[in-house]
Amino acid sequence: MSLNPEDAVRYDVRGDVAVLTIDFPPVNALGFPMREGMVLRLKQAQEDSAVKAIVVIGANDRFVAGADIREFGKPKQGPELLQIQEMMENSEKPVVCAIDGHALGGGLELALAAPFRVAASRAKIGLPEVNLGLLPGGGGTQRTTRIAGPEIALDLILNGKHISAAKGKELGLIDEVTDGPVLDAAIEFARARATEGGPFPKTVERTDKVQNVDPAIFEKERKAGAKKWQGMVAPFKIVDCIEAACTLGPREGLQFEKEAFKVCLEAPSRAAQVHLFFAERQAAKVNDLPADVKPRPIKKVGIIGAGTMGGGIAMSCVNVGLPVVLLEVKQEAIDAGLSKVQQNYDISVKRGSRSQAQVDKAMGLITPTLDYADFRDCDIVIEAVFENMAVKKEIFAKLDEVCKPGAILATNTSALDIDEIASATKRPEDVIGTHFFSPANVMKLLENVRGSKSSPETIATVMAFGKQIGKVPVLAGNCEGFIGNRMLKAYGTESEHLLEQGATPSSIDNALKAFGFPMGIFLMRDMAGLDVGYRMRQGRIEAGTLDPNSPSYTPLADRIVEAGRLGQKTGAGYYKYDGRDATPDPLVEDMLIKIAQDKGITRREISDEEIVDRILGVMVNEGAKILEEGIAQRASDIDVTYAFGYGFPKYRGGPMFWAQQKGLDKVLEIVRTNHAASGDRWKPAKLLEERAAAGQDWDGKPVAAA
Ligand code: 3H9
Repeated sequence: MSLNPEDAVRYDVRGDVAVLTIDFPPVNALGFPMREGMVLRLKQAQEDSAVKAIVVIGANDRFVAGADIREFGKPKQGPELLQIQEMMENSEKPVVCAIDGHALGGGLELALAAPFRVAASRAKIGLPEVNLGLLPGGGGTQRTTRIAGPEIALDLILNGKHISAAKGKELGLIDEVTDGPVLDAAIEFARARATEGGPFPKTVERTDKVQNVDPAIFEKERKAGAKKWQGMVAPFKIVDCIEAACTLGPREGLQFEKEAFKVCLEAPSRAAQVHLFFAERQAAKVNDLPADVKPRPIKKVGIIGAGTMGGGIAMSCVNVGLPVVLLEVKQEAIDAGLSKVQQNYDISVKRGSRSQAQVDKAMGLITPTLDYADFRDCDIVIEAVFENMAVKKEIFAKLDEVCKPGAILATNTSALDIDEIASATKRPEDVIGTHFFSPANVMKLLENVRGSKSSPETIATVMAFGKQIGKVPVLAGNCEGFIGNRMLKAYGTESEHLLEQGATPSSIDNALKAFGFPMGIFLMRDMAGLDVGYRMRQGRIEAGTLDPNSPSYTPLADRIVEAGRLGQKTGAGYYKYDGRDATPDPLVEDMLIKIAQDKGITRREISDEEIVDRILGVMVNEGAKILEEGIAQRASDIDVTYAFGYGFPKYRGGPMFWAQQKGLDKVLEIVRTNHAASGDRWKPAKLLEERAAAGQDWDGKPVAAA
């Protein structure tokens, strides 16, 4: 990375136009050397008598990705963005920003302060700060509103949308779009403006779109967002700032935004969301791969099973143009699967998120088959049938016969042993787990599970494949439940004990909802159906691997199913239902009272705080064991797993980050208290004890410096 301001922004002159090239890898963010370089070079261009106009461009076909996120929370250094913006805004020589690649956040704000913007047609622009728990703090809320009007500004900024250059031009944010080299077009544009002469436009002083704005639009937005934004700071502040752009003068508006930005910057949700931003990128990296290992190209995908999961995986692939061979055992099953996929696409056409032509193209990429031989030229085959080891082994033996050498043989199991599945083949090095989450065409997480014999190439390939199909890949080791479901099991077990001790399904679900989960565990179970879990437990009881008479066995789920309540689909489960509307059922509480009596438990009032502490505490303790055993590569991978696969509120950063913010010593206290009261399921993880004792974070850094 270039740290020298002269290198971070280069200067050269093309005829009578100065070209300032921002070259600050990896993404030309507004870091300290770049800001200092911009001040230096703008001054140089002003003083250069041979120069009549100035073009600002980014190196490596990208403009500027926004503020340097690595600087947040650190002491301020060097000039502020505002100084650069004022220099461009007040320049007597026209300044044109030449945008290619991305102009995001502070990058777009930099460009909006210049009098003119020319963009390549492939460029994307946007103000995605909300995804980091922030608002555009470099004049973005004010200038976007003044250029495009408050409704457009609300939509763009609250949703953090990336829009095309053409859309930007339609909204007035871009002056010219070119299919050719953006630098040439910007130089020509700048020369023409210099010939016309100034004064040049100051976007912040425009008033046409902010006059007579109905204040009701802001109230409507706040009302609509109130539930969705629970626990967040930035979205509310964004609405305030856009309203301020319509009610205050330009300088007062900028000041209002600056103060609101500061509030967001200091909020714990900002730290959590920035943590997740880096965690997501980190999760894609595999620590122990030799440097020369390259992923194999994936150009064709095979999928076994056209059920909900297989169909969703197929959609994820064809959505990015990857052809899919979809196999079922019977024609009726393949017809039903394809018809479900078509239905899903029809909904997206109705909603306007996809065009009919896109859907036709996607459907055209799926080749249905009943014959395994059709997998012969697939680069990866993903098995997505029900969880039965014997069936899976039979499938993998067949794949071993028909697939080409080097094809990845992947299983979508959510719990079964990858090594045992791999043992059915003569090429265990090509076998790996690719655990998708339902609905697979929507959910971002891809938990890749390495077997003990999965080769480095196989691992690299499924990690790259995850990115190729737009997922967030995380690598897990092979154990029961891997990362996500192993922790979910601890969460479920603790919830069941809380029920016996005095909580109710709704008190637990409501406490978790108030914490920020979209849904609590019992509503989730009712939605999924209770019969599958029941059958699995009965199977284990019959096999002698589960003892229903043990004091740790929590029988409520069995009692509910045995009363004919299979969840939402039968109108009753942990709750009773009117359609999809759930209400607590006194019958379930009666069952709990009876179970507690039988077990000699005195039920008591359990507070929301205790519910959250115990559920998160037990998950974090399990997470620490997962780390200790090397099942997860890093604590932040666990956070990514939970934020992208299990609905953990992103503004809280994930369970491990939550623990760090609470203090690992405090979490250990919760673990120890419950260990004393409840025994082994709360046995403290060694890693948690070590980190808490040493005053370190999960990565072993001192807490103060974390
Ligand atoms: C802001 O602007 C606030 C202002 O309003 C306030 C002004 C006063 N800073 O994603 P990639 C790193 S808030 C530092 O894999 P891609 C990233 O960690 C900001 N580093 O590449 C990774 O590092 P590593 C608003 C950053 O090509 C490497 O770059 N802006 C930043 O798939 C490559 O990243 C945003 O929210 C940054 N701003 O996608 C935009 N951005 O190699 C955030 C990235 O060590 N960025 N890195 O893992 C993005 O959306 C994508 O990175 C981008 C490129 C689309 C630009």
